[in-house]
Amino acid sequence: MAAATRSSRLTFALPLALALCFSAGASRADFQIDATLPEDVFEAVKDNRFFDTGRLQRFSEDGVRLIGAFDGGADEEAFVWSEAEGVVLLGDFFGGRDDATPTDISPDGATIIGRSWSAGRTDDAFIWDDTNGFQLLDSVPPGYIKAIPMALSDDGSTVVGYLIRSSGPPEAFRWTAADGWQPLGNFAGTSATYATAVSSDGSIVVGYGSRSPDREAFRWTEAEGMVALGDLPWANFWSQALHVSDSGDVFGYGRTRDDCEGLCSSHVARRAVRWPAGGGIEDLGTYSLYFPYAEPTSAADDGSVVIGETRDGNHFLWRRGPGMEHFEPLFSAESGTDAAEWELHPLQIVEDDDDLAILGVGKRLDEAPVVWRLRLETPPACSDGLDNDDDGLLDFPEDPGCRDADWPLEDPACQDGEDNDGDGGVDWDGGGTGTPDAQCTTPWRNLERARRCGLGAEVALLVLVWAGFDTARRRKLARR
Ligand SMILES: [Ca+2]
Ligand SMILES: [Ca+2]
Ligand SMILES: [Ca+2]
Ligand SMILES: [Ca+2]
Repeated sequence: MAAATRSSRLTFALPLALALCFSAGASRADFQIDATLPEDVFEAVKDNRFFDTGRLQRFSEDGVRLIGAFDGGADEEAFVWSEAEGVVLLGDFFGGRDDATPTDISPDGATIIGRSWSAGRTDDAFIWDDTNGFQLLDSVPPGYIKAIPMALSDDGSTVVGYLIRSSGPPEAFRWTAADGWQPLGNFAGTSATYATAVSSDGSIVVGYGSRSPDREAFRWTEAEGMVALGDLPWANFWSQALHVSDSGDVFGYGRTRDDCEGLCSSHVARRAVRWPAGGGIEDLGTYSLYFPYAEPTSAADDGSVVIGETRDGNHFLWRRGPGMEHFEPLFSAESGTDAAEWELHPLQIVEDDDDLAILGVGKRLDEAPVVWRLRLETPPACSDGLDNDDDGLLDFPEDPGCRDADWPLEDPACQDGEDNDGDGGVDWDGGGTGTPDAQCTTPWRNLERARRCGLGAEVALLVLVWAGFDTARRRKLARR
């Protein structure tokens, strides 16, 4: 028995040692089921049908609470669900056939905002929490008759949405407990404006303005007011901002004309876009020439990941660096199931330790609906879309420190501008001014001195593993 154990340790140890020395790649993502979901909750949250935005049916950041609304036919009831508490109905202002729809939930799940309305009455913005229950957010200012709240900042300080006037077009607003309502006006010939999202600290508001027949995305800050963000090249404007990262990158969609690189007849395409904080517009592309529709549903706070829908019922995943990809094949690969067997609803990007994860609800074949989570591995430095070492060169193949796209460093020892081993030689190229280091046979080598990692390291590891095993064996024998 002992001999068999020893043999299995040896066969395991050698590949492990080699892997440690040569840095084998890891899997890209990690799939798990977080909870089973009641069928009626799944039915209520799978369909984002209330507003033309991606901010409904959200999880708290920890994935514990999920908001949605039951459509009872005569009325609509807002709820929050968690596995521990089940369904908690949020209520409404008047009971009976009044409706309530939640629109956002704080990262800790403690606060929910939304709208409550009934026939013959105006909408009221509500705020709900465990302690105070269902409350009016605030009375609307003079000249307005109702407020539609769309998003709550992560710090809980700021609500954004739009105000409806007694006469005249809707107007985007920002609301804080300290300063009350702040109508945000309009821009560049727009009549109506709508705020759809807000940064974590409440300082950046995004949305869109309309001027018949067009629509254009905006970014608002106290310093600059509303700034029009533009659209992809085409005759008319139809862009909408849906998410804003804390750095000011805005995500949404724009409209352009697409000919599928000559493979289809020209048609109008709705494309997911990024408006970088520094200006301009970036088409996030498409994973297939034939899906001319991609609309973001959620973006990471740091702007590095976006998920969204495509018109064929599939989804896209965009990551800074790797770019646009088809989500379903990734889901299939990581879940070990066929995404085609799922009714799959990715809802949200959340933080997951040092990585990011996609949270969604779904139902596979006749199984019970579940809450699923796909943790995304942070991309290696050589394919993360960032100039990690500030040398003006980005990722593989641009940065010479990158051996390939999976390489973990842009500034290995032989490309970091320093004489790491004090032998007078710097890097593979002399670091621009000095003498090259003789041991830097490639720029991506992470050692300026002679390599000691080789068979020696594996042998050392084997000895350690063997020693550990041998000690355990001797302890076991001693106990007899
Ligand atoms: Ca990089
Ligand atoms: Ca670089
Ligand atoms: Ca160096
Ligand atoms: Ca050196």
